Amino acid sequence: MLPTRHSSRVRLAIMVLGAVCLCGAAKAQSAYQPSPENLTARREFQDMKFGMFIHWGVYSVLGDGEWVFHERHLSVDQYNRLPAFFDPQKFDAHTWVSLAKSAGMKYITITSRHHDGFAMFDSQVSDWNIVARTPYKKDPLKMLADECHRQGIKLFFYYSQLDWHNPDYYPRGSTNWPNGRPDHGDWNAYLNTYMNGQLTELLTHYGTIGGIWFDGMWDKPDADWQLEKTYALIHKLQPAALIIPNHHQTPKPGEDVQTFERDLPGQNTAGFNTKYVSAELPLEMSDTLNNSWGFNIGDSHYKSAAEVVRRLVRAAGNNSNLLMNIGPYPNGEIDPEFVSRLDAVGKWLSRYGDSIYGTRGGPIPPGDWGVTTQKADKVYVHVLHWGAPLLALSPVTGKVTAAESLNDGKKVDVTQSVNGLVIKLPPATSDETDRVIVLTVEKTS
Ligand code: JFZ
Repeated sequence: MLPTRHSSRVRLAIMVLGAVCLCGAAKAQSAYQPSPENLTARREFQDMKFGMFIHWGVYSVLGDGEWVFHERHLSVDQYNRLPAFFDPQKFDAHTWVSLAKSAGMKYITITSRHHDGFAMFDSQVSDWNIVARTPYKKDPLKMLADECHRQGIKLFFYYSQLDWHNPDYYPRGSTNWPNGRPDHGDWNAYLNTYMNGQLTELLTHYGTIGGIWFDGMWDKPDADWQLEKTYALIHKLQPAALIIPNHHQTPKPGEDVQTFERDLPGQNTAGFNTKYVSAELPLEMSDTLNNSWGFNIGDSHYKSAAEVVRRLVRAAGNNSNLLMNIGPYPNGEIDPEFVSRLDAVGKWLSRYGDSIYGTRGGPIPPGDWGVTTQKADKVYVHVLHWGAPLLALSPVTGKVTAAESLNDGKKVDVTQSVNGLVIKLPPATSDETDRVIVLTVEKTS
């Protein structure tokens, strides 16, 4: 029948296309040979599991998110008035880094500049920066970098490739609005002098950094971003620095981590993530503690600490890190609603951290019931959503020689057969967000 023949042909075409895409991605990655220190940094990145994302800039003054320049269609001249109001006298690097630490976070990723192009660091490339334009006159990223080094927290810099302010960001992209910039500009100068110049500053003035988290390429998907040049520059300046692009596409040569925005790897509820999940690169997902990235005075949709824990657990079970965002106040303080939640997550991690840090996604596929993580001879069964006393799971390789509850160390009954595992779950306690059962699995080599 015609319709069937037709659809099978379509199916074949899709399969061929898919295969070409996958080969393309694999080939593209194989053309880049990460250095040994880069490979070590990737493993360490995966071990860290939990990071703090910080969106902070002159936009924070208006308390209306980091897109306010665009949302209100302000002109460049109008937006230029904003830095004069940014004076974060209450900013204290020690307080921020200590908060990340007590939340159990192992790294911080902070906006060094967002789409407004405003450098939150001391930049010689342009005076559109915090030292030159604000009454504060200091470089908070330097203070943060020094404090991170002191406290053993890795620091990554978010860097927007999209720029709503620089005239050389031309031709402009999909988020363009008439804001007073001229209708000409030098794209090569934007990339090579401005962007690569600032990246050089970020990679040379702040000691060892974790890497660069890129965002905004999606504004001009067809432009020649000369990525290989920028990526090579970063890897030359700091070979271990990881390049983490939020471009929502299959990884390209030179990239070290695949990151997903507000979605678990492979999911696309946000509508802009790719379903392709790298089997080779470390994975990360970013999310917000309320519904905003930059400080938003009208957003009180805070996730509970339990919800944050569950997202972290689901990320880990999907072999991914979680990068959880907060948007500090323009005065440098962090909203107590964020602080109390992060402290509570830290409390949970101080008890259950073994089942998260240093793990990889476990041998049992994630499901609505929960996920598994693994480390050495342990498989951690995280029961997130299961009301019945018995939990049946698919088989694992190797003999389960012991099983206990991570909460109280009590022995748990597990029966193992060719069909899989049946775990007799301890009853959930009222304050428990995740019942973690630790299985010891004898390797069969
Ligand atoms: C981007 C930024 O625009 C946002 O402000 C924030 O920094 C976040 C972490 O990253 O968010 C995006 C990126 C891409 C799209 C939408 C939001 N997109 O392609 O539609």
